[in-house]
Amino acid sequence: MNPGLFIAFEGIEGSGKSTQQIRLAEHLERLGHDVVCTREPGGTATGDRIRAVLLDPALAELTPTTEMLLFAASRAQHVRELLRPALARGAVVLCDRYLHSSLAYQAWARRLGRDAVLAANAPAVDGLLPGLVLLLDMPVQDAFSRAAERGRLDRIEQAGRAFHDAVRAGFHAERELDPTRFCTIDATGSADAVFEQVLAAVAPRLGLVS
Ligand code: Z5A
Repeated sequence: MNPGLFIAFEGIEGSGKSTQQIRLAEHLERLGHDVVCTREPGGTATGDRIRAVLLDPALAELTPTTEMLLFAASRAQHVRELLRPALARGAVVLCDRYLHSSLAYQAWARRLGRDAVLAANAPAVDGLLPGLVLLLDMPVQDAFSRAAERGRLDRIEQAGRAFHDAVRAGFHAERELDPTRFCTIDATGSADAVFEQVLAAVAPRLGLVS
């Protein structure tokens, strides 16, 4: 059996990850691929319960360490219940956020540090890293104006502009540390223009003819 391909969509809030994930899934399914679309936090029933706690605006007292451990707990369940079985049967797994979100948000923006976040996540990911990280990159202000159209903000969205600038810088730092895993996508253009770049990044990994 072919090993599957694990692709993570990363980037700041409102950068178009979900939009591009859906487009890519539809495209690959039309070509006959077995595609699994999932997200973090969440992706399993247990993960969805953890997600509800993490994003609840009423839980303002959640500490950065608690937050980091809850993201890792959701990931531990996700890896074992969904990601590894899907990859083992040869599926293309498209995941909206994974470990690099914990590095950008908790290690860099919440300032817990890479060592702490990697240590907390080691048993969760159990060695499973994406073959490709698509970093949808754009200025925070532009992404916020897209997201603002959706109304009420969750707990992490409420963290403010400086926090989200630090998240973007965190993603850039992670890309410098692991350049072959990352592919930067200019997320400022139209959804069609962004999808062209996504497809160009994915095509060689799946042997697609463009
Ligand atoms: N988090 C963390 O801290 N640590 C972790 O380890 C993990 C996550 C895994 C999850 O929130 C939160 O958890 C997130 C990070 C943190 N918090 N923040 N901030 P989520 O899953 O609810 O939300 P999100 O991942 O941040 O995604 P999002 O808000 O849904 O944004 P998106 O998926 O990147 O964008 P979108 O939904 O595709 O598009 C946003 C809007 O823009 C929408 O109206 C689209 O129609 C529109 N759009 C999309 N593309 C375009 C283009 N190209 N042009 C114009 N308009 C567009």
